Amino acid sequence: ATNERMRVVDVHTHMYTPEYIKILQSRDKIPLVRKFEGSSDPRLILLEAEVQSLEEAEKKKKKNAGSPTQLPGRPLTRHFSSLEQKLHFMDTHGIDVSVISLANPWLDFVGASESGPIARSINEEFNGMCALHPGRLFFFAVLPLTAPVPTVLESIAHVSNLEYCRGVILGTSGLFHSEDSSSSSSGRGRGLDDPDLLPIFKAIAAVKPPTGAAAAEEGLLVFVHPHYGLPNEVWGPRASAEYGHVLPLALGFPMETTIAITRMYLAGVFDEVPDLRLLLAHSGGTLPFLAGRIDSCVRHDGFLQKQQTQTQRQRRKNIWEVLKTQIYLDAVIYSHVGLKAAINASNMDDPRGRGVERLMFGTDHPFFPPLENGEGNDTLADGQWESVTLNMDAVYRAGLEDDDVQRVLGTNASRVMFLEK
Ligand code: 5CU
Repeated sequence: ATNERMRVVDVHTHMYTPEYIKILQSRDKIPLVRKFEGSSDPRLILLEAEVQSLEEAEKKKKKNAGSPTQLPGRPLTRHFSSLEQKLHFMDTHGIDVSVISLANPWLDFVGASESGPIARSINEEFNGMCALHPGRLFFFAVLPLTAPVPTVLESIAHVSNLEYCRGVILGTSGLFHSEDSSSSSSGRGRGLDDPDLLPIFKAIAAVKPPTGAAAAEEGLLVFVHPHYGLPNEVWGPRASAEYGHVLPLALGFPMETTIAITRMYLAGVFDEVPDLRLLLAHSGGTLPFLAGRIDSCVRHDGFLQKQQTQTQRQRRKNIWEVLKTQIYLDAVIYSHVGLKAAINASNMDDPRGRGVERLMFGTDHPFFPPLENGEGNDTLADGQWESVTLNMDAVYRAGLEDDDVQRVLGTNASRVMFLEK
């Protein structure tokens, strides 16, 4: 197959709006943006695993001791916030349509009273950007999860009326309860299995499709994306100084997603909200590979079985059924080996299954830019990105018929999110 006639939709592509970057610049805890000697771009520091190098660089800066040995985080290039750059990237890689989303950690760190208005203005900013390029850009909205539930519901109502909104992006934290903040050192929410999220999931699943769309399914698609990974101790004492971001990004992110979705599954969220549809980042973390084990552990857990009522047991879908009916996976896995597992995850019990109809191409732009001497730079980032080529090649090497290649590259996303505007 060649991609000459293929229509390509990128469902995993992020931006930080100028307003959001200003917030990051004003902060003294992660996530934040800081300037350091030795880097022409300011640094974007997002992850817990980057705190040690941030502290060392800050110490050096205070002592006026020159450039830090290890620059913390990643360069905040114009790729993170420039719409022009997003379109340039799309054109360079033959991407026809992008469904853009705010990158992690969204509004997880914003105070309860501010997050509602900030979500509103960021979502309007995204809608405005999409309106400048009708048909080429759509977006996943951000929700103010640190605010009380009624504010989150208002936000869902607001974004469901924005012309270019096609879903919402959610981290794995879930709602942040004010009564938790003093006891929880991480300040994180209670996760996606929090019963208080049910009205929110129900509201998301009930949003009507855009007028005129030939919709098979209602509801906004929920793009679930990781940020927190696993606790730093898991990576061992050498990680921060020697292994860069590899462990948190390659392993922490996918495990976080896998755990979050398994918790939702165990809590019965998919039974309770059967119309809820999720798009999981990074091909579902390790969910396609581990679904059999999850299923077996559920079948063999006496405690779980005793604890559930007869009705809950009867109603519970097995994890394969959930994968086949309520979960879509992005194709951001960088290898045809993982991609085939992602396709097979929803072919279970049916060798002619249509798992290939549940996968959607993505790039993760502006993360994973090409590097030169260990650093990204704007000039290099203007060209072809190897991270994109790897994801594109994975689709072509998965042994699919041309029609199915086209499905993964664009048709699935267009069908599910009504992108034919
Ligand atoms: O490089 C990274 O840290 C990231 C990140 O934070 N978010 C993401 O989507 N991809 C890579």
